[in-house]
Amino acid sequence: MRKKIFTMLLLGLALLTQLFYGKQLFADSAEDWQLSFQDPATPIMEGIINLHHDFMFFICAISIFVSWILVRTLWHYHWKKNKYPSAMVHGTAIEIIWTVTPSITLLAIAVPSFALLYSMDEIIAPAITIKTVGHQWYWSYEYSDYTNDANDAVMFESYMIPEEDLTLGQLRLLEVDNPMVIPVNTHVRLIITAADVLHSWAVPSLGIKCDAVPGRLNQSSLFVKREGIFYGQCSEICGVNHGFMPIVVEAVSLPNYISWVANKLSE
Ligand SMILES: *[C@@H]1O[C@H](CO)[C@@H](O)[C@H](O)[C@H]1NC(C)=O
Ligand SMILES: [Cu+2]
Repeated sequence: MRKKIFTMLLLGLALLTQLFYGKQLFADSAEDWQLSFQDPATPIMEGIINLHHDFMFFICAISIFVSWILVRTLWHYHWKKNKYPSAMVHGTAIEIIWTVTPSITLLAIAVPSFALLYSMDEIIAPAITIKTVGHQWYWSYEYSDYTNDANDAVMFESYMIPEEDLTLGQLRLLEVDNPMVIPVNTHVRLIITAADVLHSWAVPSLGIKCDAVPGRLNQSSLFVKREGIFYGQCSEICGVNHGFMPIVVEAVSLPNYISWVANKLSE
């Protein structure tokens, strides 16, 4: 009997594992009823998710503690139970405790938070620089590292594919005609700006959200660890078609990237 239960348990566990880890699928775009993050593809996004989990510990501990104190106070100090209130007005020990404990807690969340924030500003010897320009209402990309014989750089526009032109399996309001292509495991520098009004270039799986400001250059760095197609959206309200200028980043192997660049140059 016991052996049977054990076997059943093992089988169930195997089934669950298969369900959750069996298919090597990543969520690089929003999913129905999604509550948490999309899957990370850069060290920065991994850092953001870990920081979130770190904070969650403090959030849970503090919420439980505060609720417990509140319920206990309401229960024990109800006027029916506690007819004659205490005349105590201060207590040095408890005041020191409720000052020092929050200070230490704040410090414990500030240190990893600032470490991550400043690591985002770090640009590590980029191999490629891509200029991203926000327009009403599409993105355009310039790869000025490469030029052809006519001295033209790789430069193209990236428009959303309208609903009526979608093919089966394509994502509504997220697919574009010309995605931004980058090689994996390469340090990329992004220069982000806008041509008309404020836009924001944001891709959740890559951990990037960078304001695009007309007349200014914003800088961000990118290091994608796995091949894939990453979806994002303009994240600064920029006019009527703000919701129709998605971002697609295609991370490919270095040889594929090189042939893509060669193709773009000969266009
Ligand atoms: C981009 O530029 C704007 C304005 O100059 C600034 O407020 C913002 O913090 C910059 N960086 C990012 C990551 O958006
Ligand atoms: Cu917008």
